[in-house]
Amino acid sequence: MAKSKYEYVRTFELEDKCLQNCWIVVRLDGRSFHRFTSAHKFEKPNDKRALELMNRSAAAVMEEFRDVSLAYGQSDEYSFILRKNTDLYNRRQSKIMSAINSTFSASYVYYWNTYFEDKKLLYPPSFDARIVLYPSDQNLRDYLSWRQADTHINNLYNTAFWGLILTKGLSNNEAEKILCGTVSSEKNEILFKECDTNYNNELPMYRKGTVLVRKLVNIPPSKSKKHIICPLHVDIIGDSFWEEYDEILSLKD
Ligand code: DGT
Ligand code: MG
Ligand code: MG
Ligand code: MG
Ligand code: MG
Repeated sequence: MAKSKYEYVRTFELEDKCLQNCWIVVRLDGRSFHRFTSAHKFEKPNDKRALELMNRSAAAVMEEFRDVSLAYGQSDEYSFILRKNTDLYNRRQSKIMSAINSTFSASYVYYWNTYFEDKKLLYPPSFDARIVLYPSDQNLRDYLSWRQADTHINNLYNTAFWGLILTKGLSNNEAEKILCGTVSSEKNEILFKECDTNYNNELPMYRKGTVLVRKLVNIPPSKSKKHIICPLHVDIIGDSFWEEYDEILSLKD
């Protein structure tokens, strides 16, 4: 068939293939979730239902995209790790990023009522997305360590901040003043002495975030095996997680 005279517009499209042999990380982050979480009156500092909704939406991404081998989430963000040899969309960056973002965002709305039975969704939430390529396994592990360290720093601060306000009745300014310039051990101590809270007893999901991995499990009567997506709330900075799930960094399926 003859080409139309309009065909040439295709040549304006730019090549955006992700470099071979690199880990592809897609990170999504809720747009203006400061506003979204207050409009929907999320519990402070952590709303369990909201985090579970994020986890469910991320699992939906993993159900749809088999090459996502691991995902890590905290607060209003989720990172998806694609196998370094993935061929998804011929490694086209804009395709991968937009498909993952829309699957996640649509799932967040689709599953809203499952987690917030009594709360109406007041307006459509949206997420921004970026892709980062990491050439070495160490870079990838450092990326995930960076996100999990961020979870720890923010959650310890927020738990102490809201502890002082909600249990001690301090104002936002007073709480901020007390915490200003404190190191982790001091925040732990303030929580323990002032708020009767042992930080180590806070939910692991709040302290560690959520790692989604694929696990091969037995299906009892049939003796067959099946991959399921499992949420874990464990340390991913040290070596033990990577030793237990050594298939994530290896290139085999
Ligand atoms: P952005 O990402 O630049 O569009 O702006 P924000 O407002 O989304 O800022 P970000 O992503 O740095 O911070 C996340 C916001 O979401 C922050 O205001 C705290 C809030 N948030 C996240 N998870 C929870 C939760 O479980 N409960 C409550 N109350 N707030 C949460
Ligand atoms: Mg942001
Ligand atoms: Mg955000
Ligand atoms: Mg965020
Ligand atoms: Mg199409």
